[in-house]
Amino acid sequence: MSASTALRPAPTRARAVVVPGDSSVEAWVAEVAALTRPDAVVWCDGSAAEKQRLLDGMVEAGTLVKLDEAKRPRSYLARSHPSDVARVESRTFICAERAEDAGPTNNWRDPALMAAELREVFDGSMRGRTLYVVPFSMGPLGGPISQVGVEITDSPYVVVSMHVMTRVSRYVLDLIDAGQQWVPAVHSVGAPLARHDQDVPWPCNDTKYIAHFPESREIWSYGSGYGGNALLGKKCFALRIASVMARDEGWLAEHMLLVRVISPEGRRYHLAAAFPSACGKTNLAMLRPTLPGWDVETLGDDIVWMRPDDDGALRAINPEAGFFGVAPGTGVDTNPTAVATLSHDVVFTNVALTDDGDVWWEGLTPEAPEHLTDWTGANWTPADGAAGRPAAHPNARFTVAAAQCPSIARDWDDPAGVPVDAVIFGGRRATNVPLVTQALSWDHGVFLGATISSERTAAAEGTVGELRRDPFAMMPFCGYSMADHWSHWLEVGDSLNPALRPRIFQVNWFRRGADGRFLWPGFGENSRVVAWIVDQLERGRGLRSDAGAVLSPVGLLPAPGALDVDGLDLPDGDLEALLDVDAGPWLRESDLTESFFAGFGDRLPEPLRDQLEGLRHRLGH
Ligand code: GTP
Ligand code: SPV
Ligand code: MN
Repeated sequence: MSASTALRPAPTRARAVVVPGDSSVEAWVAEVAALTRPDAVVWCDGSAAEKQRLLDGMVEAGTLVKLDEAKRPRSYLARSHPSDVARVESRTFICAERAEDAGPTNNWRDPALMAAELREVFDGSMRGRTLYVVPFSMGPLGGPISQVGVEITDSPYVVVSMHVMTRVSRYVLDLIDAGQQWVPAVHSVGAPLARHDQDVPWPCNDTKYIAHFPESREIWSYGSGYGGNALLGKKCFALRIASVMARDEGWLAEHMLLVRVISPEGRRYHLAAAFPSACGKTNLAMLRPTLPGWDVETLGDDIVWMRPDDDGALRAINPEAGFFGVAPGTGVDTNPTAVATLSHDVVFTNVALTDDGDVWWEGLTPEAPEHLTDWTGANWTPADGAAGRPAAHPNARFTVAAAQCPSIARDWDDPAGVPVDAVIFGGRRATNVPLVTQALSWDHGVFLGATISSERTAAAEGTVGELRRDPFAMMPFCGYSMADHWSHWLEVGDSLNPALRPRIFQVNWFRRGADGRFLWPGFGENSRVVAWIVDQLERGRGLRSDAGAVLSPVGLLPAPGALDVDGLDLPDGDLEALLDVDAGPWLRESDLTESFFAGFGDRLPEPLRDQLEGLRHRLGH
């Protein structure tokens, strides 16, 4: 591997918000404590005893409900404040020195002005609370693709979640002492307590900041206790800050799942797939194939870091240690592996509570229980559901260790990672985008990634269902200009060995018929599409000689008979509709792509302009 275990030295740029006297973690913690003025400072070690102590404390404080020990061993339910249920993209800032470096799709703020604002906001923000210092590694400790950080937080819920989602360990501090680059991340719920104040179960603040300083590689988050706003190893570090590190160092940090597919012949392939939030990454990551003979092993469900190795292949790890997955829609029929993963040791957030101390959400079972306590703590009956009030919040989540997933690959935490054979892009599209297509080249694949659009889901604020652009599923997660991200992908592609370079595909499980129903059964049946993708990889390597694909204006489509739909009983015409490419709507979509691209001005890489022209040409214009 080109990435050796040699230390990656810290960047020299000065910190933006607090400036410690020296480069040590201790000096930085002291500065943050002097600013936020907590009652106590606790250095975390990641131990099971520490986690249990925090869990017990949160049950006592009313932040967590302990679930029935027999039904759901060692598991808990958190109910957030009803205003703090998803990521807040409108308050997510990229504070690069130059606005052009944040690009037109990020909220840019001047770093010095933001630093001054944050110093005011964080002034005394932890009064009456405990400041926890959480040293963590993204990726296996000391691994060649891994990175480390330290999160300061005043939320025990965040500490416990970091225990599950990252590797929390004191050993991280030794790596930093030895000179390893690290990301300082500060989080406060923004709810200081005066001396006689009674705390609330879910403290937070109406004013929120999720601020990133890409040059000094710092994160400052204020006002929210929820998921991607508060677990700073996840979106803030592993995507926004890591994407900047990756740009500078020649690797990729992406919003992708990672799986190993094993063909009936026993050949192993690794697939990385980018889908926007709540569009099926966890489901595909835990795919249980309906096609006989095929097997899928889980490696990751949300984030992938990939580095070119010495042979010119792209090697990938999942930098996380757990799953923070969408609960609604997760059921025995749709994702039995996830349901099995959730049988013990889970923290649920914003799902419903059953009368016998277990959890429920829409889609877990076909019928709702007769009575529930909903995610807000109110009484709930199926009549409320019928009236449009779901028992679980649509963005309710589970936090669970990856290691307890039945389909997890035995070597999932190998620090060296796995070689990626295919990259897949997908979105939620009712129209136009076929069930599956293969890109005509790397550059065409980058064009497919750059033009992903998707119907909005509940994972962030905004109107659910509205179509929005989400290039590479990274629109809310790229720490620098999206157009530069496309250039970076083009460059990384050029640096790879053409024989080992991943092939690129696009999928869409969500196409609908004129009557509004999904045309594709999805879930386990997606194995049929995965099998075609693997067949195409094998054709590319000369392992198969049959014709698998036909050319269409938007890419290669499965040739008649090449996609195995045996036993599916698809209604007449549905397969044709799933693979249909209609020139009229596609030309209109090309016009929209042109104006979307225009927003990036001359930062748009020339090859993508060429790809758009090529598409129009193939469409007959
Ligand atoms: P984040 O964690 O937000 O990044 O999202 P994710 O991509 O991991 O989302 P997840 O897999 O949890 O997506 C959940 C939603 O996608 C649920 O509503 C599922 O029912 C739906 N979904 C997943 N796979 C399929 C599929 O094959 N077909 C259909 N129709 N829906 C699907
Ligand atoms: C997403 O929104 O893409 C998530 C959930 O994976 S969160 O961690 O809240 O960002
Ligand atoms: Mn995600």
